[in-house]
Amino acid sequence: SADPSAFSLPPMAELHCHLEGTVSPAMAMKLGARHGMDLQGLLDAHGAYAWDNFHEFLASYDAMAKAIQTPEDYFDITYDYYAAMARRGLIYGESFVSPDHGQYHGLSYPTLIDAISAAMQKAEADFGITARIILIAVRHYGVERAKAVAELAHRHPHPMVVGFGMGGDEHYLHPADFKQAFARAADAGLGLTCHAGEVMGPESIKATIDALAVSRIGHGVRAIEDPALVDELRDKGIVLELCPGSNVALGVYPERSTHPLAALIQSGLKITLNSDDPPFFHTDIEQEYRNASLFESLDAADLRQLTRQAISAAFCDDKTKQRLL
Ligand code: ES4
Ligand code: ZN
Repeated sequence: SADPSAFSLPPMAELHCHLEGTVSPAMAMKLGARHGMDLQGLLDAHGAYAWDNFHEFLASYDAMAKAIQTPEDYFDITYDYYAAMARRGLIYGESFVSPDHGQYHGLSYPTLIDAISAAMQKAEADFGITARIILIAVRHYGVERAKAVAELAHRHPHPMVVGFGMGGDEHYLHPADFKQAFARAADAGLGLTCHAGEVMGPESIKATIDALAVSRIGHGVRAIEDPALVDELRDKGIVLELCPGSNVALGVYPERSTHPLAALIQSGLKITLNSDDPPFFHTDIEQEYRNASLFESLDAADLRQLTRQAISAAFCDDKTKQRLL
């Protein structure tokens, strides 16, 4: 079995992390002060984000995100995250970015993307870390807003924007309702991913892959409950963006030791490790790698293989992948 303290972690990569969800409580207070907002109410007595269930988490996330207002704010949160993670050994990251949140404060799409891209490029220059943007639609904001996000990508192609995805409340609407949005994003040359099989079961994953041409599923962890679905995902080479720490924080599994990561690896599915909304879920990508060595006995070579898997499933161009592999 692998003792995580006995070896240094290999270089890491992650495909599933929400940019607004990387904002630490300290950074949130800094942004709040910058804009004269009191965000203390979002924190518990220990200074951590306070929430009790998935809906409260989404509400807390939205309330915090209201403090991210200007291009400078977006630059700062992006640079802050990638500088910190580069120091931990992250070599590649894709950030979900929600244009809906940016537009709330009147930021135009090109302004938003330029600010985030500039921070990613500075992090690359300073630390050698490579980052890209995946636009994300929020499911419970509805079909029209999802189509509008895809339309922005179509109208304003940008080399740092490489994917389109959808998160939010999985109970709301049906994946088929979002066919047009995903088709428009695919037509813009973007890779496709969609959250499914996290708060809902395998039927939600099945509905997603039947309706939408995704090559990756956000979470997808509950696929393990349906052997036929596992076979289909394996046959189609669909990659799971697993976020074990997030799953435990949200109560999808009662504790890390009961998470089905080992079974998912055994099943032969293509899987990756991810942090989702790190400070909200008391995790980060390094913690996810360490926990996989601790709980699933993955050794340094196994973890390196997960990094390779993430890079081969990444939405960046092939030349970038070759450089990172
Ligand atoms: C999410 Cl839309 C969104 N943002 C952040 N975290 C999420 N989890 C599920 N959907
Ligand atoms: Zn997510």
